Amino acid sequence: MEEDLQELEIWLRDALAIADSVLAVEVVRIEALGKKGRLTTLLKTLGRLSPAERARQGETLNAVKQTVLALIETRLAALREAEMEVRLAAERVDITLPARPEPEGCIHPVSRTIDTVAALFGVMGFSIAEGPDIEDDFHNFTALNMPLDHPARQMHDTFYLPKRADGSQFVLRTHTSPVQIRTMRAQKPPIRIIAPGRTYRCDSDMTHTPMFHQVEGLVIDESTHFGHLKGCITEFIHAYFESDTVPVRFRPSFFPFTEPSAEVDIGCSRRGGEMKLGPGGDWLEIMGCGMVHPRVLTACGLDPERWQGFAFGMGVERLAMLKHGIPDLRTFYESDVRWLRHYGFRPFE
Ligand code: 2NL
Repeated sequence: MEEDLQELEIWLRDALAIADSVLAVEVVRIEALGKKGRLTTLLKTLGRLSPAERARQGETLNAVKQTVLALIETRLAALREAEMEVRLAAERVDITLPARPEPEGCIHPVSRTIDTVAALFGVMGFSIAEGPDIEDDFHNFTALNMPLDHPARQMHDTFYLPKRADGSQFVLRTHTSPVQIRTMRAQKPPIRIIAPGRTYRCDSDMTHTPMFHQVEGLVIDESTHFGHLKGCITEFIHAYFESDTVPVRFRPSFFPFTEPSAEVDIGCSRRGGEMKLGPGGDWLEIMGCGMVHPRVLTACGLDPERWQGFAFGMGVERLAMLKHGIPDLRTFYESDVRWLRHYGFRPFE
């Protein structure tokens, strides 16, 4: 019996040492402790012994059984640990890899430009006014000193909506001026607003899209004069182009709704085929402006003897093109995401 037990232990240690998987250890366990296992067989021989002998041998065998179980458990633990090591190595995550970029939207240059312009005028005390894209004839034309037979109406390339039963006809607003007309008729001066938004003209070529954006501005008070207009616009241009040295020039012009009227140019240089903002002898037109025409004030219920003010208007796409070097107006509305990723702006920047 002693010898059997010694041999059993030697065999067990060898067998476990070469058992290289949980399954192989299970095979060894069955060979030792299974129904016909080596230790089981030895335990069965106890029945043939005398009670005294059985007690002694039983104790020894039980101790051996505990040893066998412990050896198996130790081997299993080692194998499980090794298996875990292999798994950890295989599933290792390289945390030094840069994260895959999340798909991220960006802000269209038109929106960004409107936001910037609104912020700059906001500092000067202007608030934002909005109105409908579909306007009636009065707000889009008549109140702006453009009666039915006025030639400027033809120049506006208006989109007309179908005539209604009462003969009236609505239009897609050709400028955001109607927003200012509505404000003057609804609100008592002093007024200081800008009106950004979509405008529509039936015109489409290299430099025109049927829908485009404008920002107009309006100031009405008791003693507003042309000097305020010049100061306000010059301040805006220097802030928008982030340069106090870009020249600003007011050139006499004509609009039906302002008198006197002016076009605003900024200085640039076009030497070597490249356009650069700043003093250079060349000029670029960027907006129109003037003192609000007394007839416009009257149409809005304001007494021109008491109230006066200035107004201005500019194209948003043009402002964006000049500041960010976007060469082609039509690309704004081609909805090419590659264009947007190139010229768009990250949020929170
Ligand atoms: C341009 C010129 C301008 C205005 C817009 C305006 C509005 C009212 C009364 C008087 Cl309610 N004037 N707006 C005045 C002068 C010029 O825009 O070239 N825009 C792109």
